[in-house]
Amino acid sequence: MQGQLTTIEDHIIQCQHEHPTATGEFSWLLSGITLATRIISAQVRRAGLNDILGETGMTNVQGEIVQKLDTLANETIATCLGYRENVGIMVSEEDDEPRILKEPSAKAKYIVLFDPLDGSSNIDVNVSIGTIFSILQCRDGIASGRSLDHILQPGARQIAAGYVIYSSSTVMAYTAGSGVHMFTLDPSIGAFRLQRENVVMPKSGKTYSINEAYRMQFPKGIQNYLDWVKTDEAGDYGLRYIGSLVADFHRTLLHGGVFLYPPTKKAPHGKLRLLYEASPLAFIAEQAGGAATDGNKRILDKVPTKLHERTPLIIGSKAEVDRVLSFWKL
Ligand code: AHM
Ligand code: MG
Repeated sequence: MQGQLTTIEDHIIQCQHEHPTATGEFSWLLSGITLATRIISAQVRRAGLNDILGETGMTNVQGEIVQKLDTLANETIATCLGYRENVGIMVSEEDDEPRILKEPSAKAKYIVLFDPLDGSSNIDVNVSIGTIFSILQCRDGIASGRSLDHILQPGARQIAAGYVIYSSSTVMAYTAGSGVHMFTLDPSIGAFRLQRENVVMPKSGKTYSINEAYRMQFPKGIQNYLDWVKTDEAGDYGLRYIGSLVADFHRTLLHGGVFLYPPTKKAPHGKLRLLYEASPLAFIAEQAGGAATDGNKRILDKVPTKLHERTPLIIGSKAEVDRVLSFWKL
């Protein structure tokens, strides 16, 4: 499947031809997400020209300051998904509770979980930010009202996952379980065009990505790893940390290396959220040949117990994740 004129919609349809069991309703759902992210991308590009920079004055359920663009992105996704009759439940980092768009049923069977604008503390300073999404299917045999029972599934059950990075260009990467595919938004035609199929994460890479300012708060094993990367034995490791998960992950996916957000004294369970940050990126990492762990368990095997659950996250090239684990296990 080559060609500079392949759009994401073309690509999904072509993939469905290869998987006759796939249904058109899934591409209809994904088109809701691509529409929303195109709108968000346009807003991010204009930020500063209109009154959408800055804080709303509110804090979200996690106690974080909500930026105006967070709210705008959240409502944009909710609106675009609201038109998709097959989306039953929506979960967002910005919402305390799940939104029941339609009572889960055989028709409204998908659950979409997302971080509408990750790295939003970077918005005002023009650093890359992103949207992360995860798609699950409602479970059979559960009374429709019990939305949490549908939502709290391990990441291994994701139907699809992806992210969009709003940066020098806007890029979307997604997986539906058969490789990771990457698209660049062509603003002149308003479409995501195929950039790379079956992206493979390098098996190793000499970049480590961590907020080293928290060093004294990290477990001893992580501190030992941070000592090791600077030794002659380790070789020429470099540190890159943007502080925007999507951007740090995107670089790690393409160039290899490892991203770490271990537990800290302040955040003993880690900072990042399992359902709509760690799990979707773990799905992508594994599909590209990489790995993701919380230091004890594969991220995709973790069974969430609450909506906004946090997790430590070590993600990236397989050899680099294994190396971290050789120094630290939860
Ligand atoms: P957010 O979802 O509120 O934007 O927080 C998540 C962000 C990630 O993008 C990033 O990896 C991390 O927080 C950075 O945290 P820190 O500033 O503690 O290094
Ligand atoms: Mg986030």
